[in-house]
Amino acid sequence: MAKTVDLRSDTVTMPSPAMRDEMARAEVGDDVYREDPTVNRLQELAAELLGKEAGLFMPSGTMSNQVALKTACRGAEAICEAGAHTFHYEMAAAAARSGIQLVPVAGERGVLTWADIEPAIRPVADYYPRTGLICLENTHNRAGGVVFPLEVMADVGEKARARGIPVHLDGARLWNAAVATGVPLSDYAACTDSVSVCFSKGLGAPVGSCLCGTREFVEEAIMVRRSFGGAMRQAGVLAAAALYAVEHNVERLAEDHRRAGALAEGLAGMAAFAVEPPQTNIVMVDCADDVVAAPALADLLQEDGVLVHAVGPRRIRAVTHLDLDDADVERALRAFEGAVARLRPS
Ligand code: TLP
Repeated sequence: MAKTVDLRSDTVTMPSPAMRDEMARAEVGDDVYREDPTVNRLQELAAELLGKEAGLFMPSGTMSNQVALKTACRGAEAICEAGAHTFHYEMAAAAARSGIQLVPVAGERGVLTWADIEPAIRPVADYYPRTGLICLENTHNRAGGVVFPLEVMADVGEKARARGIPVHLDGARLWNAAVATGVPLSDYAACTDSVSVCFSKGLGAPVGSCLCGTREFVEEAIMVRRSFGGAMRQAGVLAAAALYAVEHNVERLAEDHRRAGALAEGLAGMAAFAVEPPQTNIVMVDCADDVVAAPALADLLQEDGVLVHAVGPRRIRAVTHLDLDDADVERALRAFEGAVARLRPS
């Protein structure tokens, strides 16, 4: 049987034999006592790459964001972009776990400028909740892997600082932004107080994220992580996979971006679809009106061994990653063609 081409997410990759070897050989200890040398090494490396004082290994990007929100938010409201992962996919955890009301503000393709943010900041008054945090996302998932421009981040960071409002960056795919633009991770991270990065997206590790910030922030985040049930023991087996991912799988993200470009180009050539050229590894495909809804298209593609996500009634998301090659992209294109032909018999 032909291999399934799985474009649902870059989270679907399998740990390679070399990565598994590193995991098997990892030196470990009890991380609650801060005695796991591999976890410690990963946290130091992440902090160094992001130019922050300290890092904290987390089981997931969701927990990393939520721990950041609870640790950083010095008020009742946190401003985020209307399409933010934190708003759409984290189970209202900011409200449920931390008593934080998210204030979604629509940006242009996921990018929030200070002009977008400022009107949402509450004036100080007895009858208003206080704005305690601003959250940014780079790259932006729901906008289609859009890179948040460095100069816009820097402007937001500077103006937020002047207002005494901390800024958190959901950098689940910050490595994709860095590879696409050549801007070092630390330049992006310098614009915000805390940053969460994921090893389990494009970098191909099975598990793990890291939350970075000042030492003081991370000390507090350790307590919050534990209160969320995220303190781990011999987590070095997982950190070893993340270390391997950072050491071997960053530069190759450029291949994912190239393949996303090829996929988008092929789809844009089909009358049934409108596709923006992707900036990184996420392709958003909008179906024309006379094609059936995106979920039905996704079902037909699945019958042909190609998996995608219908993220809206007419929108499909396809994500490239390290378990795909050029032939898989070609196969996906043929499957889209076949599905359209079945939906619109001439
Ligand atoms: N996103 C997943 C789904 O939850 C949508 C995906 O397949 O893209 N921030 C961003 C920007 C993300 O895209 C994700 C994962 C997370 C945080 C959460 O990471 P995990 O899944 O490790 O909790």
